[in-house]
Amino acid sequence: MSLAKFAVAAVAISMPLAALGAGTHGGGHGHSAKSGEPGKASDASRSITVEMYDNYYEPEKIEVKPGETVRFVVQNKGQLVHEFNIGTPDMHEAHQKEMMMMVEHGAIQGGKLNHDMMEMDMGHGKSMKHDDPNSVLLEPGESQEIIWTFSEKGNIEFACNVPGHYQAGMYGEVNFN
Ligand SMILES: [Cu+2]
Repeated sequence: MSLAKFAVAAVAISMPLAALGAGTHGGGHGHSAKSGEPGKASDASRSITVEMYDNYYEPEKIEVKPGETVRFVVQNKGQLVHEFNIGTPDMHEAHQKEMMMMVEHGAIQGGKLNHDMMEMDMGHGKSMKHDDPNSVLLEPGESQEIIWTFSEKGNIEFACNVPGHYQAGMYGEVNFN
């Protein structure tokens, strides 16, 4: 499902969550800045292994060329569920509200994911399925790949939007050069 649809569902189901975004960025609709798009394996110029711990990444920053396609091998070496998500700060902020809802509904439980809950129909065909192409959400010990073609430039971070993790410093810089 798209982020936009999910956001509507989140507001409808749990109004108090809307308050979380207040006081940060005024124009939360500014999703025009994109972080890139899903890439093809055949276009990937290299692989970067990203290890996730509680609550930080190794490496903490990556360098990419404008428009470069990179294959990320993401490994969760921590004790908690973690996310690797490539996006702008606004995208991360929006996604943190969705992840908060996943915790409130028991879809994320510390070190475990409840896949039945993530699949559950929340009404109107919406679910808490975590299937955005710019992101993986992993239990401890899991690993998964993302092939991503970066945009030409932009204010892009990789981040974990599990509630509290971004605030604890679980994000990293993407530098274009
Ligand atoms: Cu995390």
